[in-house]
Amino acid sequence: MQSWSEHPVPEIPGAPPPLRLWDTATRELRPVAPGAPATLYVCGITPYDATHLGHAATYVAFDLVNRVWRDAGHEVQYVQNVTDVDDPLLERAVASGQDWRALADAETEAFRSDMRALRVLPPDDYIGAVESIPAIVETITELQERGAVYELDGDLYFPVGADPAFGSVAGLDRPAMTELATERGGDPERPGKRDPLDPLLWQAARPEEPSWHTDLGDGRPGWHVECTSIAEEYLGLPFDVQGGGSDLAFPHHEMCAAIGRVNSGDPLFARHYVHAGMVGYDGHKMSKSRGNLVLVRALRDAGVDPMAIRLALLAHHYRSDWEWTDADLTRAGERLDRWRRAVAAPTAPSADRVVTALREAISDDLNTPRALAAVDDWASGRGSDPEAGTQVALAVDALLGVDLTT
Ligand code: 5CA
Ligand code: ZN
Repeated sequence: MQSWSEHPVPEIPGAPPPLRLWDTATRELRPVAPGAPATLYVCGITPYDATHLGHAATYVAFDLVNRVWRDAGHEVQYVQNVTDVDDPLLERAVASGQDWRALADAETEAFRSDMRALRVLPPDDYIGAVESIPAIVETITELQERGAVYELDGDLYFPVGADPAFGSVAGLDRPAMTELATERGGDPERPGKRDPLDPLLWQAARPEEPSWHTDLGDGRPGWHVECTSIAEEYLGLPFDVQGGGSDLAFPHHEMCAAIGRVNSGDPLFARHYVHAGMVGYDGHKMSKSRGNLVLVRALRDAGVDPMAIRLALLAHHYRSDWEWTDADLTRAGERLDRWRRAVAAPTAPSADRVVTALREAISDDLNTPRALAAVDDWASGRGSDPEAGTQVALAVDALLGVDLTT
């Protein structure tokens, strides 16, 4: 699939401290010691509705990982998928009388446009589930050879019991896993499964639904194996960071990891599992299914500067759950104006301290509230350095992805 185009990232002198991120699996803040290249897999959208601020917050958070790695001189290999065939997409297409492919194409294109406007750096490989069907079939075939697939009425399942480390990503007990699996696309109630938590790898063709003719029979892939397979194909296993919102820790990232570990024989799938908090609105998690959305597109259409949207998102620490309010946007717009005035002033306080503070804050588990406070502090000071405005603008662009030049 085509990715979106990149706003060039300025190179700034110096380097950040090593990045430390909270790892969901080990429940600790620890350094990511990325390989060469540094490898990042961020779960992409299921394209049946427009980008809301919850999605945007999650992709902006992982954009900072990309930026701080680049600032440290790492070559970054960033992969993102698009779940362009799955139950919620097919259900929405039927409900709205659209062709599922046309719906997925339109929403993926809208997502690209929003990501570019928000200056989220594009993935190097942007990969749809549909175009990955041969790779997914290969993964499932390899799992079959390892005895880690069973059939139930033509559908293929992965036995979670095949992975001794199953459960180690989210660290939940059985009742919690069962509840979340039910809520998030699993089928623990289905009779005949070896373990109620076993995830579907391949769903046999059903009437009125898209299916592909493959060596596994006619059908379509399950959700989790899609990301395992794309990560394995484009990054290789293990890779450095798997990212997504906290609603993906279980079952999605748990299942991706279990399938990946059994398939590769490596006890590691990702070295770090990193999860962004949930953005809420009107008292609930913002979600397409609930419909309590603030869309990036709607704000852009209303004339809101995308850099104000980005700053509003960055004002919250990525791991916290928070609720969007109009005041977030007002404050962000005011901050953007203040910063723009400060970088355009003839002289300002020297840039060294604020650039160091920015780098330290972001490298410390993406502490953007602290990074923003450091720039606020600089912008409210007086100084006689004629170069500082340009230097700070470049650093804010490179590290926070906020363009202060307009
Ligand atoms: N296609 C799958 C991942 S493989 C999927 O979860 N798609 S999604 O469109 O439902 O979500 C895309 C990303 O946005 C996921 O990382 C999800 O965790 C994140 N996300 C969804 N809602 C919110 C929210 N309210 N706040 C923060 N992040 C969210
Ligand atoms: Zn995924």
